[in-house]
Amino acid sequence: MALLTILCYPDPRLHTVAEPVAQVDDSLRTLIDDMIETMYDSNGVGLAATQVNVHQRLVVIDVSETRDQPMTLINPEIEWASDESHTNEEGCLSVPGVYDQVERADLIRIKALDRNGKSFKLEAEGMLSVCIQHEMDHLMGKVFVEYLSPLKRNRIRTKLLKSQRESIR
Ligand code: GNR
Ligand code: NI
Repeated sequence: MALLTILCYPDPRLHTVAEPVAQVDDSLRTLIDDMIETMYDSNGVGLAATQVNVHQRLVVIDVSETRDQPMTLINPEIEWASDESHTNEEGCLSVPGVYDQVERADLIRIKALDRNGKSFKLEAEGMLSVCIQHEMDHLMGKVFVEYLSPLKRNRIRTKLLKSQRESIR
């Protein structure tokens, strides 16, 4: 097992569009296990491969209280999303210390492959629904701050660039 480095906004690599996973094999499962370990180590509820600079359609999620129910989504596709939506406070491991409101569909139905390459469908609501939509945005190269106003986004960019410069020294 190994901890992976999480890219930090405004790193341009966070805007890379991921390619579909071609083969679910042992090397992919090693990456999945490292992503799960990294997600738990950072106290995140989800992690997209994009955030660890791997540009493949792969996501890990655990919204359980007990942090022992990791879920893997490979090549996830949204089959249906409700017209009803709500705003929720979101954060992101790639945008440390920033939390803001984002509007998301309430209910989604998705299709994906599990870690054994088996196809499954899932209907999600609540935190799981929000998290899946947030992670699937990462796979499209989109970070949640892109839903905020340009003014807020620029303030966030400046603040994070400054803290990254200070932490290197
Ligand atoms: O840990 C996370 N918490 C969170 C809270 C509200 C909405 C989305 C998230 S996902 C985030 C982890 C992360 O950055 N995943 O990409
Ligand atoms: Ni995120």
